[in-house]
Amino acid sequence: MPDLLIIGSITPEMQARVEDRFDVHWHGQVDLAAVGPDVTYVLTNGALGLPDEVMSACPNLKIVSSYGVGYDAIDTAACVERGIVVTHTPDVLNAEVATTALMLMLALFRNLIGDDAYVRAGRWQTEGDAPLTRTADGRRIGILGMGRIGQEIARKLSVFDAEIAYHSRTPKDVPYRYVDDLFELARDVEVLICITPGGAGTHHLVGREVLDALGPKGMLINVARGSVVDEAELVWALQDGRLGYAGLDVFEDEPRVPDALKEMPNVVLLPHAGSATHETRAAMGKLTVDNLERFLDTGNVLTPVPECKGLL
Ligand code: NAP
Ligand code: 8YV
Repeated sequence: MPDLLIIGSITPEMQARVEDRFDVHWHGQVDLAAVGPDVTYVLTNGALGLPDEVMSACPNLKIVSSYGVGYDAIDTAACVERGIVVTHTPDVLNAEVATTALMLMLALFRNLIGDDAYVRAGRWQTEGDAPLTRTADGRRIGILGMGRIGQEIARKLSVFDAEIAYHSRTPKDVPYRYVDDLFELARDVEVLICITPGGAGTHHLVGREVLDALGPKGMLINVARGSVVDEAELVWALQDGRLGYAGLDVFEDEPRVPDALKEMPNVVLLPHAGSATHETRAAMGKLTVDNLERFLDTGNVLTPVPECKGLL
């Protein structure tokens, strides 16, 4: 059986399947220098990607199957140069990540976390009704990144009668208003939802200018990658009251989250849990292992990243 190196944790179902077809090694538990030359298959995830040490210790690597759709932690140019096929898990998580974006937005408009704390602390009984909150219906919402997940966010938002506009580098065939300048989009909307890939091309796309354009009543939701938002500027904007609210699933230095954010009542934080349900992780896990098995059986894969299509 071919040697498979696993980076990060996987579900028991994934483990049972790979152990059936591969000689499995766990990154961090094996001597990479000894086992590396035998490794032809790698299973990793979007957060851990393909560390340089693995790249150089595994000269015979043929395929990297990533348990996630975003692959900014994998140097695809280096992989293509070495003929290594990279796969990922598009589409199967669209609905879940879209729900996560809406959940953050709804929690902020309706003060879900604050009101829950109000009840638990007995304040309803002692102080009476909690202060009124703000409706999530009929809002002007901007989506940064109108790809697979962005489109699902827009679809789900229609239930809330949202007026949707979006920005990406090129317009898409969607029934929403395209704005070719991110600053203008931020100025026009009440909520900006980020759902682009991470990496150099989107690094700090949302900085001081964009945050200030959103303004004191504006809300930023980030379910993309921490690197898309300038986190220091975000903290300052919230502290100064130049930005109203933030709902964040992703951070620049995960799992570290700035203490300042943890203290703010107008911020909701999640531990990069956008796709983290049993059902969606099962679908992602299945596709991750399907790609490995397909490659083993046929030399082809189901969902290569676009950069690697030419290798197949
Ligand atoms: P996708 O289908 O490739 O869509 C990406 C969108 O971003 C496209 O509309 C693209 O349009 C746009 N974009 C790319 N670079 C841009 C730039 N520099 N400026 C403006 N727009 C840009 O990807 P997807 O499947 O929707 O996934 C998007 C990302 O979500 C993933 O890469 C990952 O980082 C993140 N994600 C997060 C979680 C989570 O747990 N929080 C889960 C899944 C995915 P153009 O190419 O025309 O610009
Ligand atoms: C995963 C994600 O949590 O798919 C992505 O891009 O960010 C999430 O679904 C991540 O890949 C870590 O496994």
